[in-house]
Amino acid sequence: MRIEIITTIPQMIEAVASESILGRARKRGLIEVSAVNLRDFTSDRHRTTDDAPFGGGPGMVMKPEPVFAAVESLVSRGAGSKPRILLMTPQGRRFDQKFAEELSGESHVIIICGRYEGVDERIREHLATDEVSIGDYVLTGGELASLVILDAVSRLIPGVLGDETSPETDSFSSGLLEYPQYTRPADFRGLKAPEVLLSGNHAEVAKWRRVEALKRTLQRRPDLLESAPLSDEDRRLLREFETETS
Ligand code: 6GU
Repeated sequence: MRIEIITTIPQMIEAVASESILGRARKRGLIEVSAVNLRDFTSDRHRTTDDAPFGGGPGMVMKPEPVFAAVESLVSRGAGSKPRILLMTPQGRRFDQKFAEELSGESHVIIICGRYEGVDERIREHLATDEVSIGDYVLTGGELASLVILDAVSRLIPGVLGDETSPETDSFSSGLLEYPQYTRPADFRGLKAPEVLLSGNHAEVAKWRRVEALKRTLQRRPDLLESAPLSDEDRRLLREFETETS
């Protein structure tokens, strides 16, 4: 999968995409990430990417010409593939695990980092295929948001996490929050790990984990239970917790 991020701050993208799991995935050729400098697609001496809004008012607006030129250049190099073109903006569709899964099936994704004051409307209407927000708060620009997308999508690509970890057991993929985890020592300053996890009884461990995941989801994110795939036994347990706590 090829992911190209158009930004005036390419160092910010490079700094994250070169480290740890993403850095390794790139070296191994599992993902191709490029930080594309928007200023390379300007044609004036000052390499201008933004300008004052027509009609007046505060802030600056991203100019259309460099963004169109950058995207068109990347699309033409893409050898006929039709890329998804994401515009990062707090006004976009809220990014979630389902959206990450959808994007992980694409072969080419171009991400335009908007600045928060705004981008020329013609970019939204005639260039972007999707407008994406990562949540209900405002960032200074789309760079951090684009990195969130890059990270969440990359880890779903086969091989990126290594063979032993599968994203299928994630919170949100299972539709539930994760069960609590413990490691050595079994007794830390008198705080004990649950006996059942030390028992070696795999069936009992699996049952305990399911119960804890259900309890935690009911307490913290009951909204998730509406769409989580639940067995009859899960539903019975949930009714039991609900009567215990009321
Ligand atoms: Cl995509 N951009 C900005 N500037 N702020 C955000 C965002 C994006 N998503 C949430 N807040």
